[in-house]
Amino acid sequence: MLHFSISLGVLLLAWVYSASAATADEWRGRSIYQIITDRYALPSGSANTTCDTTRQTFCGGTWKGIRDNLDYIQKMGFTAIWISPVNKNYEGPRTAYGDPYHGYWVQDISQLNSKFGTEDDLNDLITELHRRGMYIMVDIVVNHVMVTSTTNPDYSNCFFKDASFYHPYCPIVYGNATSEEVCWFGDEKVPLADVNTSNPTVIERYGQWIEEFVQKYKIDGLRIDAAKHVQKSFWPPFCKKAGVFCMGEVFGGAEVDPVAEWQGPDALDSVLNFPMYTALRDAYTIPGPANTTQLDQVFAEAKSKFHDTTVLGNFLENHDVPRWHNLSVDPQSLYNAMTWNFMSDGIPIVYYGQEQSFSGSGDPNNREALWPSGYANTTSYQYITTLNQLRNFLVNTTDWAKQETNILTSSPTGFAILKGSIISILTTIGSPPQEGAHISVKTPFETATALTNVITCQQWVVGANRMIDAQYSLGGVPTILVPSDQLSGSGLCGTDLAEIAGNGGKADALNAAFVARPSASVLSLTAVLMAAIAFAA
Ligand code: ABC
Ligand code: CA
Repeated sequence: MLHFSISLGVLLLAWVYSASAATADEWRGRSIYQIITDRYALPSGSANTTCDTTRQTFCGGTWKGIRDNLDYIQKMGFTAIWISPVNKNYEGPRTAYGDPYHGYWVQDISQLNSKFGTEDDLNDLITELHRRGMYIMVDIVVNHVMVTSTTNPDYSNCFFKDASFYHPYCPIVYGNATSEEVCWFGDEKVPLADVNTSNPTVIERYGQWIEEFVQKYKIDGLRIDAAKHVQKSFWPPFCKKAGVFCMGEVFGGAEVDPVAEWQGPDALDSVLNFPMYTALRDAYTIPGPANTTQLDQVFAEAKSKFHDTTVLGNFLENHDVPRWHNLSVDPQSLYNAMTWNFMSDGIPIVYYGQEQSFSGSGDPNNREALWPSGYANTTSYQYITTLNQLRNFLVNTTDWAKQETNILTSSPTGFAILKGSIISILTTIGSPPQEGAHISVKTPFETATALTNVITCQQWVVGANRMIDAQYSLGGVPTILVPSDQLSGSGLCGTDLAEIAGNGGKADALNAAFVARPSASVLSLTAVLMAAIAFAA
């Protein structure tokens, strides 16, 4: 009996440890659902309200709301969530930009934001995530604090209360690295005072704080707000103290260098993949610039310049950029681009509401409440479920997540990419059928190898000279080809679901990730558009 409880104790300890100190290596195989806490879910029992995004004020979502609605996320196959900053914000009168419903107007990181719930509520959410084998990523803001004046700022409610802990006011001049680092983010209407992150006392107190904060709430990873606005050398010791995966927000465009320099041993574990976002947007949105050349370039540059592309945060939407469907009317443009993010290097991140085809423009219209959607089981929801199901299967049974992606074919019509033994053929043409449009791909497989397109469950056979050919006479749908003999255990296309043993706390998430797809016709709406399958043999 004693022996039993000791081993149980050791097991529990091992589990608690593994669930509360996740490294880049452990995050690589995860997929993340990004949540604006105020907008994801109302706590159960509260009256259903409407949420007018233009008012820029609280709509009522809480940590408890998230906890009560985790099934929706887990059944879509996600194995982690990223939530809004949890620390205490400005609580004064309404500003020209409304109230801090987004959580980024932090004042005191030593306290929690009572607008999102109690300490118990946050603990309950994280405990429940870990019970399901899921990770929590918390957004943190250390670059600045919110004040009401640039000339006479009052720091009495802030973590650092003395003006000597801040840089003197100057407005940021973008493109000038020093200015981006030491000047104030925000503007005269909502000034965000720049913390002097070179001050040794600041460095020490931030270090102590993050160490305690991560341990106290058993946080698995951090999303670091405005990372490029803090000197690079601040991050390695800070993230070492945190002891968990650090993904920084380095807002950029298609240029790889200015973003890539923020990943690596002298900077952060990971950054959000703004260059790939920009390249996918410019290649796939309809109507859009149809710039496939830029995507080729960004892909090649990313490979040579990023420290590790396999842990970058891949996204097509977030709370700062317009929703995909604000830029692109065609649902197939989203499915093709999204497949790129899931089936190439990096950690896929889906911004809440993307699965409901929300279409808000930039901030604040891209922060819609999710509850009016009724959390419906949409075509996009099902498509994401399939992507997660396949990716989770590959991650859990092979070293797929570490394998390097290569482009097999690129043309204005689209791309074929290969990661491990999975070929994704991703067209830019959109829904309308195009007679004669096709993508021919030289595969690494022998002639006559059987492949399964996991989107339609149709069988393909590799033709002469190892070639396959995707044809779009019925419209531009994505194709994901898996060697048929490797599908067994995935639960996809009629195969059995493997029992995953010995995964400790991970088991629940795996099971959910492996929830069988409701039917083979995953894209019921688009089934009629399914591309003709070429049997080149
Ligand atoms: C408020 C109001 C808005 C109003 C705005 C002026 O003020 O709510 O309605 O329009 C939070 C809130 C916001 C709020 C701000 C300021 O605080 O969420 O609603 O806006 O009060 C992070 C977060 C973001 C958060 C903060 C601040 C930072 O994700 O949600 O905002 O804690 C910069 C920062 C980046 C920041 C982003 C919003 O702004 O670097 O950290 N995001 C250029 C610059 C970038 C810049 C970007 C957007 O513009 O280089 O540094 O990001 O302003 C490419 C170029 C890029 C270029 C892009 C636009 O184009 O290569 O360099 O980026 O081609
Ligand atoms: Ca700064």
